[in-house]
Amino acid sequence: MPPGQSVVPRLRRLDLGVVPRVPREKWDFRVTGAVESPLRLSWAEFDGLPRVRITADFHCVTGWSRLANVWEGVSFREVAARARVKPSAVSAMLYGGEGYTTSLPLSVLMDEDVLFAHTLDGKPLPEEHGGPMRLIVPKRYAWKSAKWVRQVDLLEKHELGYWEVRGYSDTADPWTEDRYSL
Ligand SMILES: Nc1nc2c(c(=O)[nH]1)N[C@H]1C(S)=C(S)[C@@H](COP(=O)(O)O)O[C@H]1N2
Ligand SMILES: [Mo]
Repeated sequence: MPPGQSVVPRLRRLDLGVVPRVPREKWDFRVTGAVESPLRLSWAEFDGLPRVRITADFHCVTGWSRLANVWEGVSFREVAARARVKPSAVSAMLYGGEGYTTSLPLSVLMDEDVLFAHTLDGKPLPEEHGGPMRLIVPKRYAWKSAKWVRQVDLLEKHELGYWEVRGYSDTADPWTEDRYSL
C-alpha cells in the first residue's frame, strides 16, 4: 500500500456533484488536437474496439484505496494509434462530460495499464463511477482517472486540469505521497 492510504471495500463516489447523463445514442467520444486522424466515435464504435482487462488498485488523495478493481476497456494506446498521434504531441487533456478536466504527459498515458474503461468487476461501469466510460490511470492518484470522458485533446504544450490548477500535484504519484503542488 502507498503511504497514508487505508483500504475501503467499495469505491467511494467523489466528484463535483453533477452526473452528466447522456443516452447511448447521443453519446460520442472525440479525439482531437495533435493527431493526423481526428476521431469521433459513436457508442457502438467505441464499444466495438479491442478490449483489454487489468486488475489494479485505486488510490484517492483523500486517503482511501480500493484494491484489485477489475477494469475492462480500450487501452489509451489503441485509441492513440487509431487517431495517429503526431510526434509533436507531448500530453493530453481529458474532458469529463460535466466540465471536469485533467491532463497527463503522453509518456504516462501510453503505459499499457492506462485505459478508457467501460466495465468494472464484470459489469457495465456504474453511472456514478463514470459510466458509460472513464479513464483509468492506476499508477496515479484517482483525480487523474477522469469520469464520463467525452473528449481527449492531444497537446503540443502541457496544460493543467481542474485540480492541478487548484494546488494538487500535476505528477500525482501515490508511492511518494506526491499530493500537492504547493
Ligand atoms: N469527470 C470527473 N472525473 C473525476 C472527478 C470529477 O469530479 N469529475 N473526480 C476525480 C476524483 S478527485 C476521484 S477520487 C475519482 C473518484 O472516482 P469514483 O467516484 O469512481 O470513486 O474520480 C476522479 N474523476
Ligand atoms: Mo479524489
